[in-house]
Amino acid sequence: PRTIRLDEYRPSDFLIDTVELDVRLDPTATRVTARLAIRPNPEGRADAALTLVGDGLNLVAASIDGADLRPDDLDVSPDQLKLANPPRGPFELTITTIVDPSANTRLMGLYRSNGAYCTQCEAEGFRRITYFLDRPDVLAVYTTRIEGSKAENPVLLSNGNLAETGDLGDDRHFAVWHDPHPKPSYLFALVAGDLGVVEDEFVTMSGREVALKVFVEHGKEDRATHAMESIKASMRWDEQAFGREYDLDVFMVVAVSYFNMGAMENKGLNVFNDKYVLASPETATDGDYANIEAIIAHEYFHNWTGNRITCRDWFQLCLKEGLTVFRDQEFTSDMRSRPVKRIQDVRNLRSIQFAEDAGPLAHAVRPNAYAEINNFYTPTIYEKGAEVIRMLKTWIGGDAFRAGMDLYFERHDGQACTIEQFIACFAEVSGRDFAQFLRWYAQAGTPVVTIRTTHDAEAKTFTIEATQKTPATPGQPSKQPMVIPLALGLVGQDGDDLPLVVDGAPAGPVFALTDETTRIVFEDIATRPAASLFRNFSAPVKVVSDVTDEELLFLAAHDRDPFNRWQATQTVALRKLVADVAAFRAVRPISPEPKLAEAIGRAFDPAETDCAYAAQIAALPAEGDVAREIGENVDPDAIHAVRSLLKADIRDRLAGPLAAAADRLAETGPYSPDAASAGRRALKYAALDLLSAGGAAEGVERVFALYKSARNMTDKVMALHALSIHATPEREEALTDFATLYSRDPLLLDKWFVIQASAPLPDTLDRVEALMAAPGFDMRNPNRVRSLIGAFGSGNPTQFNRADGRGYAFIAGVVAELNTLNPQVAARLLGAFRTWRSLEPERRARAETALRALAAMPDLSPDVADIVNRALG
Ligand code: DPP
Ligand code: ZN
Repeated sequence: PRTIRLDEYRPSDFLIDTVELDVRLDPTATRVTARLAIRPNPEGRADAALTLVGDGLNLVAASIDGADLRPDDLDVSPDQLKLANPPRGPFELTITTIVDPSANTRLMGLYRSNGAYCTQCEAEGFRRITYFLDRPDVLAVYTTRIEGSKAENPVLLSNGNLAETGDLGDDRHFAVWHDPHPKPSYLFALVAGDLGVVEDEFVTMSGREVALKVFVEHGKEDRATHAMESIKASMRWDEQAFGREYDLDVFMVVAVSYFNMGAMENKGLNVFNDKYVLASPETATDGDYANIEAIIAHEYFHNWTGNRITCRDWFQLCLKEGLTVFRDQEFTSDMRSRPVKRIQDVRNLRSIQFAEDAGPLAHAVRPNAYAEINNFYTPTIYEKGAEVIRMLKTWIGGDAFRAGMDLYFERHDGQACTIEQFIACFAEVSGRDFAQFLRWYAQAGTPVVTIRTTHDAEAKTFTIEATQKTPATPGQPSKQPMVIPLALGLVGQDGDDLPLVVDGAPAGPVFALTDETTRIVFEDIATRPAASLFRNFSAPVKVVSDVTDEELLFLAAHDRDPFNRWQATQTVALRKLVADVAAFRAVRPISPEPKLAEAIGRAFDPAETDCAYAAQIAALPAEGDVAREIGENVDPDAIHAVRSLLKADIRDRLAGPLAAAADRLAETGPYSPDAASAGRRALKYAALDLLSAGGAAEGVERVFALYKSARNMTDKVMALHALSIHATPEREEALTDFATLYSRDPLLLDKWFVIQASAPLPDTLDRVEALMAAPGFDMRNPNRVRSLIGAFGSGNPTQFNRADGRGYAFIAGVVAELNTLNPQVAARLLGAFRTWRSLEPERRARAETALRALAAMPDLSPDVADIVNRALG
């Protein structure tokens, strides 16, 4: 496939002002007639041909201004429709195509999900419905008429407001939807089927009434109330936090069970993976409740950041995604605990984005070339994209940030924009020069900031010397210094922050590191303070500092920044795990670390009231964090062994407080998914996880008792997960029991799959292979594939990286099978290989063999070929 480049962007030669779609539903032959009001773009080339793109389309008829086009007027293939010499003024082009939704296993364009019709058009799915200028800078007003069987599709939905409905007799009916807001084709949606609905209403800040509807499969209506509450909370929050009001008479969410991603922000008609809509205490965990709230918010917030203001081209994807992730993170912080949300986001960023940035798939937040855009819906675009917005806010301050956002909404409403246009708003309101800041969008890789601290007792100065270096990434051998906001505090011996004085004047607490090396000399510092660096994770960088373990443990107890209290404990643990892995591999003894246990023990102190926060303190860095810190010649088995030993050591030192905490936190009243209750449960699992470290009998017994007595799905799943890590009879009994109780519910079957696929046990791969043949597994359903196979590839470091290479061959084999069935999901699974180059030589060789076998396969989809080529590149 051809590589698309940012610097080759050209405005479209034609524009489409209105689209009138007439869709006659049929399971295998849906007829789509598109009437397009087209005119030459004054910014395009004068004598250009008109080329509409398609993807596997079947043309039935075409006409211009009512006159049929004959085959030789046209150059048509399944992938394009070209008019060499179109009219040079406005004209109407009418195109009829026939598509087969039942055969659409790629789940792009129009397809069927459990009998319902639905669409997915981002990024390039609209071209699988009709020939079009399928690019985000062509904005049109859509009117959509849907006609179908009344019995099969009582519900007919599209974007905008409902304009008309009618009965045609003979089991046929229709609905017409009109969306007054011009939009790009990727935001088009259509849903039809026999669905249940939950309804509510929202009154906007200017007093307009908006009907709210959540559509789910019949019988699941009672699982849609949390999603509905989340919609209302999101609408209210966007008004209060950003002054953004909703702009149609109706806002709809539809839950479907076959879906490639999490959800899709189609104008007025968000389509969701049902995993992110359906929740009840009997079927959903605390994590599900939190995810639903966050994803409902994310898609809703796109209405302004993505829909009203969209992207000029797909290189600008982070313009809507990074910004909208930032907005949903802020929403969750306001709804729940801000420090806990920050810690969770940073854990997630490090585990997925830092990993991507350190491997062969590293790319910039705004890439300058792509072969397949579907492969750029990545943690770098989303999560690092959000960090860049957060830094921008930290750098210019909250008031200037809000003023810049207001200006952006006012100036660019209704447009398709670039990152430069967005940044210009902040430059204007803050008066700052953003030229260097823009490097965050262009340079891939995680900057490493090395900090050296020196205290001069005589001069009473404390000097911080920060050196930044961004490692080479594919296609980018050398990097320029970035603007890195360093938020810091100097903590004195009494635990209070010392005043920050630089050059005789108060300074900070945010300092911008703009050069390769920056020195900051703090004055009036009589004794050496503990430096609390990058408070609240003020920049997405890797920090290497000479702050000692002793100082970190002091900060863990005293820092007033809750993020850095957590970070201090993590850093000490990470340093220890890295040292222990080296000792373990050299067959040297591992040194004990009582102080770390003491810091973690604070989490289980009965006086600690923020349980969700305490649970974060209690959780050690993940195996992937240790692998990344080691960086090369990684042995996942050694990491797993050492981390388990550390957990057992901590358990031995804290056995009493852990048992007391597990008892104290036992569930008493009815289940409530609120953040405080969820936090108590999280802390209870942290205690149980440590108590059962190494498969210790007493701990396993406790967990098994919790499994049996659980009265909500969170307790059940967390207990099952804790049991699943160790090969015990209780594990098998609980797994069998769970399957008996729940395997008929697909979303609960998924939980059972994930738990078994992530178990760090030698027979896991055999089980995963067996489960693929078991009832309920369906290679065509992305949720099933992600739960069983995705969890094994990306959530099981020891078994995916089996020394015999079987894990690599297995994932490559599934990718080969999915290559034609659903290339997008296939390419996602391959993400498991993103760190293969950092492995020890034997595993690395086996991973490479698996990738090369895949690369040699004939007929690789562009999606899979792109990832394989870059992974090997
Ligand atoms: N639906 C995906 C998201 O919201 C892509 N836009 O991030
Ligand atoms: Zn999004």
